[in-house]
Amino acid sequence: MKKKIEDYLKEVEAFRAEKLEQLEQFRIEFLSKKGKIPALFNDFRNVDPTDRKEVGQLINNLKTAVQEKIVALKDQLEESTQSKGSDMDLTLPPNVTLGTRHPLSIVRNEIIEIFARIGFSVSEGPEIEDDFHNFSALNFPKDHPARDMQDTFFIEKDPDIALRTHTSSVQIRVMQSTQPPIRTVLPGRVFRNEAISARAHCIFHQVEGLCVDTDVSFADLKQTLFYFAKELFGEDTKTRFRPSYFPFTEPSAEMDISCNICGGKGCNICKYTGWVEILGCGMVDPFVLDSCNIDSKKYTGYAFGMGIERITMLKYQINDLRLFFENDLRFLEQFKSAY
Ligand code: 2NM
Repeated sequence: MKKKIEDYLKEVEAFRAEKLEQLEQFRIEFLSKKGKIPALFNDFRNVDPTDRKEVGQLINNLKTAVQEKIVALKDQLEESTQSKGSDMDLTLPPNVTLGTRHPLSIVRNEIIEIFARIGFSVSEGPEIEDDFHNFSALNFPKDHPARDMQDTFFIEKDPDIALRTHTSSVQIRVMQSTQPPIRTVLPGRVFRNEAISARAHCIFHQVEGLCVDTDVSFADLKQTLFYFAKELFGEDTKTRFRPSYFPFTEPSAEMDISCNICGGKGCNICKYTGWVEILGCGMVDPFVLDSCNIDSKKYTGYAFGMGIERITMLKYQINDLRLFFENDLRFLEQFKSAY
């Protein structure tokens, strides 16, 4: 028996492992219930009583040796697998695919940036609005078609609450909470109950703008929007104003830019007119200022609003608005931008 224990001890001392699996095999061989050491303890019952003290000690020494061997080899193996990591070339660029910004976000950020350069701040507000902010304060008559279920998404059972149909509702909130001077742009998602097509969607995006101060005139409005059109579409862009109508502005106008696709020669985007509409604008109706407790005898203001989808389609020559909402990577990956 002593010989057997000595042989085991030699075996343990000589043992080497290259893999954790081999070490585990070694542990099972000696320490598991049916392993060599429990077997020795089993045979121990038959040992002559005079030898018991010595043999018992030898078995215990062997057990300790096995345990220490396992701990030592385990440390060694784990260390060497970790140091294998140094094979990695840390100078290589990271192998990750970067996402791209959505074209609507690129254009929205660019619009905000252009107005920021001439002193406009950015304001945001709620997408769920009450009748006052979305319609009444903006001078929409009670029987205006926009107030109809057909055009506006109302919250069920409460005709006072709806999804905002324009970000003008945020302009009302800004004017209620701030006395002039006000110069701000208002980007956001808006909702209209429309059938989805290549040109319309029930969810779309706007940037509106508002400037209120003493002596703000239509000339200020025109010059600001001239600057904006040239910054966004290029120095050669021409602009023209056509009279229009909105409940919240008087006078009101729409601004066209020279068609950036055919350069004004005529194509199917500009319907052979050489011009494309990009926004609506006007002088804020004194009724709207007074609704927000801004003194319309002391202050005047201009406002404008544009659809980001429409501007993006013109800028990138995209012919179907549904592409913006489909998340097709073949479409989205074509847009790389600093914004
Ligand atoms: C547009 C066109 C023209 C506009 C006006 C106002 C407010 F609140 F100041 F009266 N907010 N937005 C406005 C004016 C919006 O979008 C086509």
